[in-house]
Order: sequence, then structure tokens, then C-alpha cells
Amino acid sequence: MKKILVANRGEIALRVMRTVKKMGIKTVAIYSDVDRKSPHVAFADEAVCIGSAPSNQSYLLGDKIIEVAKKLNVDGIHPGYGFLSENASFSEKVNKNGIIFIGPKPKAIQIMGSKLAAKEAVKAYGIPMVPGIDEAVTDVNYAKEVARKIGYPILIKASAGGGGKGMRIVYKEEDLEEQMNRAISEAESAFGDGAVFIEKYVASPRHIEIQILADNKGNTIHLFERECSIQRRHQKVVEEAPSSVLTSELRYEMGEAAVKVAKACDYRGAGTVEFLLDENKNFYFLEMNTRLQVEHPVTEMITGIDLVEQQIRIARDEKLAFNQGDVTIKGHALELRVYAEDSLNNFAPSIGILDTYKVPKGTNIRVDDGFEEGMEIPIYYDPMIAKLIVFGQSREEAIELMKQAINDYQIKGIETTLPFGKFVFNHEAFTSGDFDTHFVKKYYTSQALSAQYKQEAEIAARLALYAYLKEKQVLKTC
Ligand code: MV4
Repeated sequence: MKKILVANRGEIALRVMRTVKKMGIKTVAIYSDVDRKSPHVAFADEAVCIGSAPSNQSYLLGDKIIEVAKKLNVDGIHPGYGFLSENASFSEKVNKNGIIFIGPKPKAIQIMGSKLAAKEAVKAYGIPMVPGIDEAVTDVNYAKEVARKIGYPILIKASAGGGGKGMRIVYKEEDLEEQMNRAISEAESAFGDGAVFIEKYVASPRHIEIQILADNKGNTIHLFERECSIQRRHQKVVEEAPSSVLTSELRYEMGEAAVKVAKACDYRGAGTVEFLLDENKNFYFLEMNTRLQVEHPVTEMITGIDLVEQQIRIARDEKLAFNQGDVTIKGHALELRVYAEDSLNNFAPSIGILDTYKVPKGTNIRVDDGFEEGMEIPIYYDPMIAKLIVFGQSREEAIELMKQAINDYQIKGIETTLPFGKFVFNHEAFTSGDFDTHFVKKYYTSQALSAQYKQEAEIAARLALYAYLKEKQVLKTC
């Protein structure tokens, strides 16, 4: 491959292009008119404007992107995450046009895009799954029978959903019919597919996902787990690797299960297998994401492996240069997603200009971002402006470095989730490792955050007073 087009924007476009350049391959950026001054455009060897700000008039225009790629003699297209990254028909069209889609085969994307098809595919592999049914339910009486068998509360999920969209918890039989009808009509209007199924509701799970790499020579390995339980409304905010709850036995078992899931759909490239882990440390397969994930850097930090480089090598038909035994966990990594949202005001979107933007620097601190001081954050896209990633020998060391890095990060002009991050990394439930997906709901209020700030202010005031009195003492004695 001599030239790769990155069909994305922001931090991920820049991050992918850095590796492409490092590998001696030329880069092509695409951009919408509001992004013309973005760092990803400046960084690329060539850049093409493909339309106006709304995604469906630019970054989602698959045919136009392929047209640009052909015109510029591009060999491969990297989709990043979001946008066209999990669009099976786009990947197929890319391949049909003689360009390499840097990702799995269309079939794997298609299977994993449907939760029911995914369950069907992995069925024969003995992967633990949440008790429930693996077919679409339409008949309420049958649904009631199933629910009675698995026991309430149950969860109704949309087959075409994902990331929590279209889920409904049902606590008692009287509510089932209404909730089921709602779930079906919601799924129909949101995804154009009304198929829903039923699972036992796991009340306080942790969200643990396993990174996979699979080449075209029959090798599939895992790169351990990422813990992604700290999220609000299905939007992850803090991720870490490794998870503080997995024993090495459980890590081994979940890794094996994830590899089986990948093999079940003939997976190629980098992918992620999501699991729920319940209070008794039972794990259950949820879904597979057939793309590079936002939180991939924590895996890169603990393994020393550049996942984008591996994606490209696999797309070039190279054999993985290492096997399962060669991959080890070298320390602990944390990631905080910096969103343009107001931590103190219910995470309301914060729009404006980055009047001050200074990133923390130092050994074991990594910032993946796509903006510069003076830039305006466009309202058209995801509000994530950066990812702050740190690495330490231990979890404690990583947490300390993260707190320091948050303090050194200077952003003025917009509100961000940096204060929220500080709240998390100071919270006992997080530092002790005793938390689940309800962390934010359970502990976070803007008052709790203000209280933490007040406490800091009080400590600062006491220190100042102490210093002042001490100074006075010294002055008196001489
Ligand atoms: C569940 C669950 C409890 N029980 N399934 C949410 C996202 C989607 N990938 C699946 N999700 C869940 N599925 C059963 N049977 C709880 C969630 C869930 C969740 C999962 C991972 C991370 C955060 C979450 C927040 C709320 C609910």
C-alpha cells in the first residue's frame, strides 16, 4: 500500500494518519467545509473537501469518498470509528472498486451488526450468554412464558440496536405487553428493523471488552481487556486496562471466549468483543464491535502494540509478527474522554472557541486530539475533543499521573468533562476498584463535584494560613 485515505475527522483521523505516515505510506484526508482548518487536513499529504458540515452531506457520503479515492489512486481506506466504519455495504463497495477496506470482511460486519445474527453465529462455540432467547419475539404470550422461565427483571433489546439504544427493562409481567410493543415500534422507527429479543436483566454489571487481532493466515489472538464501566447514558467517559477485577484465570477464560467469537464470524483485523461481568464474576457475551474503538489507546499503552499499524499490516496480508504468548501486560493505563460538555450542568453541550488550549506533557502522558487553540468546536459532530491517556507501572501510579495531567490541562472558552474526570479519579469507589456501570448514577451530582472542589479550596486555604503563621513566627524571632 502506497496511499491510504482516512474516511474520518478529528482526533481519530489524525491518530490514524500518524501511524500511516510512520509506516512510510502517503495520507489522504477528507473534510467537510467547517473542518477545512482542522489539524487532520493540515497533517495529510493530500486533502479533499467532500461536502458541507452535516455528516450525511460529507463524512457519510460513501460513494463520493470512493470516487475521491479512485481519482487519487488510493490503495486503502481506513474508516476510523463511527461514520462508515460499521457499514457493511460501504466496505463491500470499497473492495469492489479495487480498494482495500482496512477492517473486517463485509460479512463479519453484517453478522455483528445484528445482535440476533451474532448470537446465532457464536451458538456452536460454547460462549457464555445471558439467559434468554436468541430469536425475535413477536408473540406476547410466548414472551411471557420466556420471561417467567428466566425470571424478572428482564431486558427487551432491539436486534439492530447497540450501545444501549432501544433497551427496556421490565420488572413484572403486567408491564411486559406494553413495553414489548413500545420496544418493537421504537426499533422499527430507529433502525428500520422491529426485531426484539429478551434477556435476563443483569442488574449491576461491569462492562469489560476484549481486544482482538486476526490476520488472513488463520491467526487470531487477544490483547487482553479494557474496563469501560464508567459511562453515562451509554457514553463511556473513563476506560482502563487491565481491569482491576479480573483474576488471571478469568482473563484467560474471557480471552479464549473472545477469540472464539472472532473465529465464529471469520473475523479479520482489529475488533472488540464486549462482555458483561456480574457481581459473581460470571461473564456473558454481549456483542462485537467490528472497528477500531475510541478507547484503543489503553490497550496500546499496556501492550506496546500500535493497533492501527496492525490493522494496516493485516490489510496488506501480512502474518501477525507475534503470537498469544508474546503479548504481555506491561503496566496500567487510564483514559479520560474530554468532551465539550459541562460537568457542573448535567453534561449540557458546551459550544464556543478554544481560547486557551494547552495539553499536559510528559513521560507516559498521551493526548489524542484533533483541535488547536483558537479553533471553534463544530456542533455537527461528536462532542469529544480529546482523549487523555496515561500509563503507570501500577494502577495507583497511573491514577496519580492522571490527576496531575488533568490539573496541567488548560482549556478555556468551553466547559469540558475534565472536572468530572477529577471527580472519578478521586472517588473511593474508583480507586478501590469497587464500581460497576451505575457509578455515575450512584455517586455523581454536580454538588458532589463542587464539594470536592470546596474541600480542595479549604486545604489550600489551610496551607496558606499555615505558611503565613510560620513566616510570622520566623519574623518575630529575628
Ligand atoms: C445488558 C445489561 C444488563 N443485562 N444486558 C448496554 C449497551 C449494550 N451493549 C448492552 N447494554 C447492557 N446490556 C443484560 N442482559 C446492561 C447493559 C448496560 C450497560 C452495558 C455496558 C455498559 C454500560 C451499560 C449501561 C447500562 C446498561
